[in-house]
Amino acid sequence: MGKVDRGITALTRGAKRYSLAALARQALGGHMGWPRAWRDAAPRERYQVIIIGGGGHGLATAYYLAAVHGIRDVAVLEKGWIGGGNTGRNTTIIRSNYLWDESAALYEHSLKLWEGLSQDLNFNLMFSQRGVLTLAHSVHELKEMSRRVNAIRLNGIDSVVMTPAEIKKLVPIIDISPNLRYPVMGGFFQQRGGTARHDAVAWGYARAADDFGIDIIQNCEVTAIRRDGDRVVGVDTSRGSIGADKIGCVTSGHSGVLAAMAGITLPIESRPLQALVSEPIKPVIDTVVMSNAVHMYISQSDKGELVLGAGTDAYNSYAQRGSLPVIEHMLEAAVELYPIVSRVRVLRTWGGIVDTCPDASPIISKTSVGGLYFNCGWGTGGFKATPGSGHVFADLIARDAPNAIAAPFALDRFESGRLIDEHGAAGVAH
Ligand code: FAD
Ligand code: PYC
Repeated sequence: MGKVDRGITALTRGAKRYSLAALARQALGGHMGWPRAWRDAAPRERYQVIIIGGGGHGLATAYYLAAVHGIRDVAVLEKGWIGGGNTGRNTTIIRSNYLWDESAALYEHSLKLWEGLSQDLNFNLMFSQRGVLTLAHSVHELKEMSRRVNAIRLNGIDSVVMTPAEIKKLVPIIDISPNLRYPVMGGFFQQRGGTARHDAVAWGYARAADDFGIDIIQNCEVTAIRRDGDRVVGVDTSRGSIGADKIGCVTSGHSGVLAAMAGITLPIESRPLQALVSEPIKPVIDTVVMSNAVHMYISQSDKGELVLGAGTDAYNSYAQRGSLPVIEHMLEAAVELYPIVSRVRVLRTWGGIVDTCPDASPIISKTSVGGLYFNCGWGTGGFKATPGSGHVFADLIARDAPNAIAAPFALDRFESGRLIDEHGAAGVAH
């Protein structure tokens, strides 16, 4: 049994269970006796490990620190509410069809964890392997896709090229007529890809981490990272100073801000990325379709909303909202490719701040400051990596050394030039 399996068994033993009678009593009694899923912890004076950022990646890291490495003296500090950053703002596409070996290893590790995660956490994450299709709109794109599919399959990951006719069968609402502005020339499909309920991921990890005694502290903004010489010793927060031997920063779009607090610079730019949902309608599409060339993608949530995503705004910003031109461009493309979209109303639009590295790959790394680690740079595509990222980052923090999956994503790649250029696979080009 591997370390992760042992942790998971321990968690399942400790998980809260309810009898049917107790469930019925709660349902009829307005849930008045329903226990909190995690404690409302107050900060202690010090911890062995502090994780800054209560998104999916930070919470997963805390969970695996306890489940795999037995490190329970851990606090997760979140400036707002857990999952309120990109974790709760993303469009939940999960896949592992990346080009380079290093990325394939990382994202496939994650996908394998997703496949058992609801059971491991004893929490329904609504993980649905409904498949992810990426369209080609030019001969060049189609040829490039065929090469990509070969590379993906050589890494043992499922991927097939599809013809327009096969795509029409899979996605009846798509227009494949050849005179479109964005004609559908083909695509590639990963059946094991799909979606999950984003905030359930945060809640599931939070509850499981709390079961191990980890403190999840919301409304606690880190305002300074304290150093003694070349080592971290703690943080200042809106709820006082807290000491720590080790600090993991998992703050996505604000990673540059946190790095500056420790006196280091990261090769990261932060930009808004937008998405929207329609009013709920009956089921019309049961897979995920992405179209990188036109920066639009579509799926349907279990509530019936069409989930539509766009590309990043063209400017750097920390504001969690975007601009109308990006949405207009995306909706124009959506209506052309899926004419029924012209008949539905937009229910809600929003933006998140994505943190992007020059090679469109993440940073999972030690830093020049002892005891300080960064996990960031996931850009537009980190939701799918949540379990794998947390798992390898916990390993890095526990052992102070990267394992084989994490090592290529260290900061030193920006000095050595061993970049992992995933612009083509990043889904939403960034
Ligand atoms: P977050 O969830 O953002 O968590 C970071 C946390 O740090 C935040 O909660 C924030 O409040 C907290 N924080 C920041 N500063 C401080 C501080 N000083 N003190 C304390 N806490 C702090 N990825 C996919 O794989 N598939 C998709 O379909 C997809 N779609 C996307 C669509 C949109 C519109 C957006 C915005 C992103 C999308 N992504 C997608 C990307 C994905 O959402 C992110 O890569 C991923 O969620 C990052 O998770 P995280 O836990 O690192 O960050
Ligand atoms: O990384 O697959 C992805 C993605 C899709 C939409 C946003 N990111």
